[in-house]
Amino acid sequence: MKILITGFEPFDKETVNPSWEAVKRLPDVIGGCEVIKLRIPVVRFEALDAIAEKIRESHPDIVLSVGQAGGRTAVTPERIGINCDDYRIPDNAGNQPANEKIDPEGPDGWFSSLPVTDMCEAIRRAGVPSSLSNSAGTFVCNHVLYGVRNLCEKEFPEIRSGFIHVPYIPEQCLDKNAPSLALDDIVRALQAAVEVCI
Ligand code: PCA
Repeated sequence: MKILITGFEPFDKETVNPSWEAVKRLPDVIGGCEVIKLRIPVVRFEALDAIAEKIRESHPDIVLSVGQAGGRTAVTPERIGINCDDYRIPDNAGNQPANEKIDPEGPDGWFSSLPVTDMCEAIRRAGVPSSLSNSAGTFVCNHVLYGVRNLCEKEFPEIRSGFIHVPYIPEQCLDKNAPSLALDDIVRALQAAVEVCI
């Protein structure tokens, strides 16, 4: 069994992105499952293209994407991705779509096909705060959650996929009044979530 786990490059004037920092620290095997790690750009369409290319190359059973949600206090599996790109800030290539569809032919939303409530429970059992999120926003993370599911429904129906948002890490919050979670805790949370998925 193989799981592809993606994390993002930094964006919005940050120098790190806790999603990639945590993903790259995960073990290469979790519960007998091979872990393939991929760093993806915070760029409309390019993020999804990178994942699609890796899916075609490595044929994973599960695709789990991870992103930063600055301001959140817990590790939050996402329930649903919506067919909407409405960017509050430009992405790393300067794209800033307003109220556009991700796939003009696609459905309004795709639910994560990962066991999101079990993932929350597993993360809490690992001693890390977690709650289920009902909105991944309308920026690149939602684009990836919706887009990967949309791709898999069409081309790879056997692949399950979903998304987890993680808080800032402390080094990002030295100059802002915002909550953060230690990187080790985020890594432990992701590992617990992966275990329950496999
Ligand atoms: N978070 C952004 C995009 C990249 C990331 O790490 C988001 O929540 O959409």
